[in-house]
Amino acid sequence: MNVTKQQIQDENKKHLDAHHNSYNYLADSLTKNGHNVDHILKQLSDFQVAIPSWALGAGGTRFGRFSFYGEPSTLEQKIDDIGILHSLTQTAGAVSLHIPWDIPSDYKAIKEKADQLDIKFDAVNSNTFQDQTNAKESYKFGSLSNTSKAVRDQAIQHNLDVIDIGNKLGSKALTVWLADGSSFPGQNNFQTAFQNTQDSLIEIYQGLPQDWKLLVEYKPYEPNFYSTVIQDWGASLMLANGCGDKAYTLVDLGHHLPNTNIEQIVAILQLKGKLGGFHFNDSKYGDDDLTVGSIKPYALFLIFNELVYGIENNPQNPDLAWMIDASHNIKDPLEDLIQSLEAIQEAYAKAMLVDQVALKAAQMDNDVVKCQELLQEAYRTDVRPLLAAARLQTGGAINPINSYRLLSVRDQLIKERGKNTIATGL
Ligand code: PSV
Ligand code: MN
Repeated sequence: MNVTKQQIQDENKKHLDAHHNSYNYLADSLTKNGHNVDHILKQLSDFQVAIPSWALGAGGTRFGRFSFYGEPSTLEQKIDDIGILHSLTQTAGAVSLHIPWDIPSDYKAIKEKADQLDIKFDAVNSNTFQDQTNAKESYKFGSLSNTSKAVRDQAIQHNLDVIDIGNKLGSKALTVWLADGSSFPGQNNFQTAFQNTQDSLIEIYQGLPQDWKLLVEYKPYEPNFYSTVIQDWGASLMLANGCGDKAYTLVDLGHHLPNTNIEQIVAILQLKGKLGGFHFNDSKYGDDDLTVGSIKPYALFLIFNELVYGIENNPQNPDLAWMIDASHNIKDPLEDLIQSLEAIQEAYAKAMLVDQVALKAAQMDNDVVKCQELLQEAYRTDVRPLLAAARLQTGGAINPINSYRLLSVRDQLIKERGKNTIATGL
């Protein structure tokens, strides 16, 4: 199924007056305070976030998984779902595939479908954390870091195959996330594991097309519980530097120990021109994969404040790959993704309201109170009318969640696909 522009417009009509009232009030007061509202709207419209193909079905924990009816079971259906998200939000104009879950059977047809829905192919993800049927070697004790050369070679070849697949679709980046590590002290030689990983990544890097990036993701623990080979941004940055100019660090919000100052990590990586991509989610305890902005919206705003500063001031850092990386255990995945897109745009819009010139001046004066006031002035602004206005300009919904529900999208999907479908994913 798809959601048509007409359906969205009909729904919008009921809310247009209320929207205009709140938008005009906000736009006026922002303009009086020196903000360029048209520029903010343009930035919001241009900001597109990739949807990972594995997040369109119900996620599970190691204790169980509760299916969500009408899940997409093919790549075509996954792209259809992203098309629905994009029609409503105008922010989900990209998909991030995970190989081997999403190997297209007909590349031309998949590309055409994505084109029709205005969806680009963002970074492709390799998977060396699971054994595939008929695989010769096992990743039980690691992949790129494994003590066995045969296992490492298999994992390297898989990554090269993923690049090939992505290349046929128009992707321009490979994201590598490794589950490699150890669960017990003494199990691994840290130095050997790290060196093997570096050497393997270099081989993959050598197979990267000229205009591609290699994004190296880090995570402190899980599935291994004692050590992870690429545990933090320092390890990721060292590996990226060891590969070359086209290799970057990728920050996943959930991959930090509690209370880590993620905004500082983001700022320093941008300064060094080495921040390559971003995975959005939220967490209270660890890699909880909850909806971004649902637990720590202020931290998300502070991160965006650094991103906005970096985008303005760090031409040495390339454009970033933005992706949602959450797991939808109990919510309808599409509703959860709509909430995520809204939270991301909200944090971005608020960050654009920070008066950077005044902040710099207050920092120079060591006026700590003023610095906080300036950040919180922006954070406390209700920017939702700006988000709605940006969506409206390109045919999106004033209120995407409401429209999704009123159009009974999930019921339609269940009618088309049945109840017992299962999407591949994490
Ligand atoms: C596992 O933690 C994970 O969620 C990583 O964040 C990756 O980005 C993703 O899986 C897909 O490999
Ligand atoms: Mn991730």
